Amino acid sequence: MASGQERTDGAVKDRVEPKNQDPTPFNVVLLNDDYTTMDFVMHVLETVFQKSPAEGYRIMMHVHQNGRGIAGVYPWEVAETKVDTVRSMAADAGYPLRATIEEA
Ligand code: TYC
Repeated sequence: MASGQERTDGAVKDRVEPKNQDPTPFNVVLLNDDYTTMDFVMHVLETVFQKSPAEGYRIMMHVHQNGRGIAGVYPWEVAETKVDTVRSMAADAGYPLRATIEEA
């Protein structure tokens, strides 16, 4: 059997199919504003993006000083869910924190 070809007897499947390839990565980008507290942004980074307190502080300060910054890199559906979670947490807390998705 030629290399890369699938067998039909079900014994061995040595070809990696497209569905098994890594999905396209997307950046979840946090945007700065004047009203969301630094503590809240760090809380979001720790709970939604699984950052350590030190990394959460670093990313929060980067966004604060540069206007925007990458909170994490995920497949599309995961990135969408993260952004929805950030928006709902911000709305519940009464902060204008914004998050967007960009192709990585
Ligand atoms: N600029 C905000 C402040 O001074 C802090 C902040 C950081 C807000 C990051 C949003 O994505 C953000 N309180």
